[in-house]
Amino acid sequence: MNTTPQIYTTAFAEDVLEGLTAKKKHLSSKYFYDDNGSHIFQQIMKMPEYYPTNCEFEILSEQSEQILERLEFKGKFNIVEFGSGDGTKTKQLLQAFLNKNADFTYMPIDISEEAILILEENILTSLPEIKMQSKIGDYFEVIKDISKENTPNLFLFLGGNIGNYKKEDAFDLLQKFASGMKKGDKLLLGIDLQKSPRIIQKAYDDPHGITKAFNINLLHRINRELDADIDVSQFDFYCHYNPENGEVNSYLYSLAKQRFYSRVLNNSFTFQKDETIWTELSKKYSFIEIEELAEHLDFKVLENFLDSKQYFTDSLWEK
Ligand code: AVJ
Repeated sequence: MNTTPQIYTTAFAEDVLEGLTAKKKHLSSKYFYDDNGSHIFQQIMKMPEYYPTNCEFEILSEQSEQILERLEFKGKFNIVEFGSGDGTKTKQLLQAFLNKNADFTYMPIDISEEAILILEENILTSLPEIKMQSKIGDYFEVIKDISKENTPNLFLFLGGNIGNYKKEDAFDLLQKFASGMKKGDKLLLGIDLQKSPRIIQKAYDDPHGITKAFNINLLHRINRELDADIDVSQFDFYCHYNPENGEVNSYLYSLAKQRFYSRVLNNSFTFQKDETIWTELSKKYSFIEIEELAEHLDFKVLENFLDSKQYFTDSLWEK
């Protein structure tokens, strides 16, 4: 039997240790999406208060033909997608493109083979005639390969995931996408817009407690994966939209002075009463900020495709 203490080799373990020993505690929202968290996110998307999914679905169902025209691709092209999810929204765009006899190959990229298999099943069942070449692997490895070809590309980064990145991180991520793009390549970027603060507040601080459960799941995940003994009933959820900077910031906070122990991390963590753990940034953009971001990255904004309420944009950029 191996009796040496387990060393924390996973990124999750390392990040939890770093985040919960920091002066201001934090955990990354990317860890929301284990199996359980992905399931809770599905429920978030079904809530009437959570508008982004419906808005983007509307844009892609109703305006994909116009998006296709704006691309001005003459021959065949690739559609390269980052973070496709189950493909429900993308399917609207792909369907419209096929109806117009566009000659394209759909290339979703995901690090998880499981996710790709579910996506393939979903896409191919509804669109059996599509040319699909899934790529399993790291985004940037795959981008390098794709950029070697001469075929024009449309990159998709939908769902408003860019909102989870701080300004510099959003810039770095898009810069990496850009590094794989040729002149004339396009990027369709889903971005949630600034709007009535009450509407935004309600989408995140929902009355059903689903977003709370989504956050609390991070603590369950620590208990499960890092063999910890967090009393999750002693934490609550708080989030706040600041209309001055467009940021929703979300937190867990401790209802009591308490501690927990993780066997995997071989460490105890203490919390003061009301001490917070920052869990998520969900940034809402103004049109001016979108222009500035694009310009800074050397892109041209061709058009903002909006839903009828003008809550969300699929912003089409050209390299
Ligand atoms: C998946 C990042 C787009 O920020 O709106 C939903 C995640 N967080 N409710 C978002 C989320 C709380 C979501 N994104």
